[in-house]
Parts: sequence; C-alpha cells; structure tokens
Amino acid sequence: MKIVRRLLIGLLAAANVALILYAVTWLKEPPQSIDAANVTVVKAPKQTEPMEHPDFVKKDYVLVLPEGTNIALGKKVEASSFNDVYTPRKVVDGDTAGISYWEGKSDYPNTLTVDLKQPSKIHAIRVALCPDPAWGKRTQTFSVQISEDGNKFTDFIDSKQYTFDPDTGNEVQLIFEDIKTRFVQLSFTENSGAGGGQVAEFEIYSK
Ligand SMILES: [Ca+2]
Repeated sequence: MKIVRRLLIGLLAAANVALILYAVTWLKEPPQSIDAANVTVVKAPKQTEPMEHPDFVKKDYVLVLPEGTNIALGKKVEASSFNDVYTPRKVVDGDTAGISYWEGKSDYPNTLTVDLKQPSKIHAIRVALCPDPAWGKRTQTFSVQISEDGNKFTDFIDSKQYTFDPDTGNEVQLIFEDIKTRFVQLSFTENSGAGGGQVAEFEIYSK
C-alpha cells in the first residue's frame, strides 16, 4: 500500500510541476501587437435617422418572365373543385393580386386544366401566387400532365414540392424543351398554406 501511495504522490507532484511549467511558458508569451499600417480607419457616418445594416436590407425581387407569350391568358380552364369565390377562371385573368386566385377543396388531387384551343408549341409554365408579403411563404406539391383531347392525359413533369415565397415573387417557373399540346394540367397533392391547391395565375408560354 505504501508503494502505491508513494507512486500516487509522485504522479501528483509531476502533474503539478508540468502545470506550473505550462503556465510560466504561457505567461512569457508576449501579447500580439497591432501594426498600424494594417488598420483601416472607418469614419462613422453622420446618422440623423435610424439606419438598416445593408446585410439586412431586403433587395427588391426583379421578376423575369419566361420568353414568349402567355397563351393561357383568357383561355378555358377547369378544376376538379374550388372553394367559395376562388373559381378556376381566375387563373387566366392576368391578375395575381387580391382574391384573383383559384383554390381547390381538400380533396386531393386537385387538378387545374387549361385548354389552349389548339395544339400549341410551349416551352414554359409559370405558376404564380399573389406576390404581396401578406401571403406567407408556403410549399405546394404538384405534377404536370398534357393531353391532345382533354380526356387522356399523359404525365409530363413528375410530382415535386415547390416553395412559393413572396420574397422571390411567390412564383414557380418550369422551363422545358418545346412540346406540342392542347391541354395542360396541374395536379396538386399538397399545400402547406391552405387546405387545397392555390394558383393566382397559371401561365403557359409559347415563342
Ligand atoms: Ca388571377
């Protein structure tokens, strides 16, 4: 036992010495000096009113529409369902503001189908909500189908969850290789901001 105790005392003494040596070395290190040549003096601006730090100032979103013309404007449109005054024809009136939007009932999938009247070459779809910040950021999941006769639809763009954010125009643009179709259908299965799909404008672009 005595040997063990001596061994422990010896170890403690060695640890203390090591600690003291480390502390002495650390204290000896000179403080880092600042070279005046490397210092940039920034003059404080004269502040007469509250200022926002530039890093936190929201930049205005610049909306860039797809190339070509929105050929869905004013065309016939149908939906599998709609709530209250939020009828499907509101997605082709050229207005994203106020109550000019369609909203499906909670009976997913909600489909929204535009008839372009004749087979048309298209290359982009824009799905827009009202860009007013009063509309909170939300996600919507939808897929796209196309049809020549309005009865038999084929899958065109697989289902995907998209983010609609008023800070970035509250819109989603899908750009693709030219295709020819008469009917274009959106099929919604989720909306984190309401019980059914919502669209203020369903735009289909042709060059
Ligand atoms: Ca509208």
